[in-house]
Amino acid sequence: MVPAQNAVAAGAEAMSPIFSDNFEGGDTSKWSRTVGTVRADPFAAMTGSNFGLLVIVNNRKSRLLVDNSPSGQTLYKASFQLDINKLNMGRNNKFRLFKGQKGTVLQFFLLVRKYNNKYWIKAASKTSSGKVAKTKWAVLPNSPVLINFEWKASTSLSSPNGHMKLWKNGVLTFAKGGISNKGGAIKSVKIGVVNRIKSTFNISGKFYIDNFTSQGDTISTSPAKVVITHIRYDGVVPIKESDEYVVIDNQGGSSVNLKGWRLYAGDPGQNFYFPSFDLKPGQKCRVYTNEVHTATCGFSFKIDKAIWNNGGDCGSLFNSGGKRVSYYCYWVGSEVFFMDDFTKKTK
Ligand SMILES: [Ca+2]
Ligand SMILES: [Ca+2]
Ligand SMILES: [Ca+2]
Repeated sequence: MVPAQNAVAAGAEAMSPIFSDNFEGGDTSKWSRTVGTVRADPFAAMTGSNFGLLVIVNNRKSRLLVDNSPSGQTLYKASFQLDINKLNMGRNNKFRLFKGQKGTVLQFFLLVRKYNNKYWIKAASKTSSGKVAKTKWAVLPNSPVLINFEWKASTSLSSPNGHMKLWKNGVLTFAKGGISNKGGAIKSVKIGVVNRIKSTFNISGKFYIDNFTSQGDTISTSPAKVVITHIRYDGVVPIKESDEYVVIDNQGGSSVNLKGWRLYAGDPGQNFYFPSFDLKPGQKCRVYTNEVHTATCGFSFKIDKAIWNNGGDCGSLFNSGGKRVSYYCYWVGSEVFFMDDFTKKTK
């Protein structure tokens, strides 16, 4: 029986593309940073393509590409082709080929070694106790190989359900579960020779990488989308209707500061200029005609008369750039409301 802490959850989890480069652009400009002797080169091209990544090892320094686009992935998967067979390595010499970090904190790495005249690869993950969990060594074929690597952070310290999986040419080679790495998340990855080579090792020559792709579980959040969703045009307060109000709602996935935004009640002088205020995703605020209610953000036109015509009127919301982002009209007789983009919506 497999101990529970070593089990890896079965089933595919939903993932979204993060970054890819097949190097066919002939350079490394898609990457966040290029360090040392790495470049797109025809000699490194794989599977009938024109360019791949050439890594030239001529001293102990690290040489690598950096991708800073993962936005804190607790599940991260990378895929790339590797041809390491032209690299000279002494017996049992090793180097780190790939690593993932959260800020400057190492989360995982792939290690390559030469042993018994063959090249080998293994995966490693930092754990919450400061130790490193590793898979066994997997022997690499003496031809280009497709590597897939998946890393998952654990959901808590008491449930060590983080894992690593390593595939060679599409075949799952190692799956190591039982990893407690709570708090881990991937914000940047490096590929190439990602650390300085140990002084006792003799490693020189070149190797090739192509068709890098990555996926993660954290989809980048949608931008803020602030719209007028309701106008309470008929106040209870007689004549002045100070209790009229407009509801604005952030229906997007990000916060937005409303400083410089303007709500217009359809007639000259009927403007409300928003103060600095972070409207969070899903948050609704009211803008009263002449009352202040802090529970609903406390916004008020401070106009001493009714501004929303009971027969029909239009509200417009402008962002800080002066662009109208929401338009809401009502005609009471027809009970038809005109919403954003002038689409009709029956009340
Ligand atoms: Ca290519
Ligand atoms: Ca008005
Ligand atoms: Ca009114």
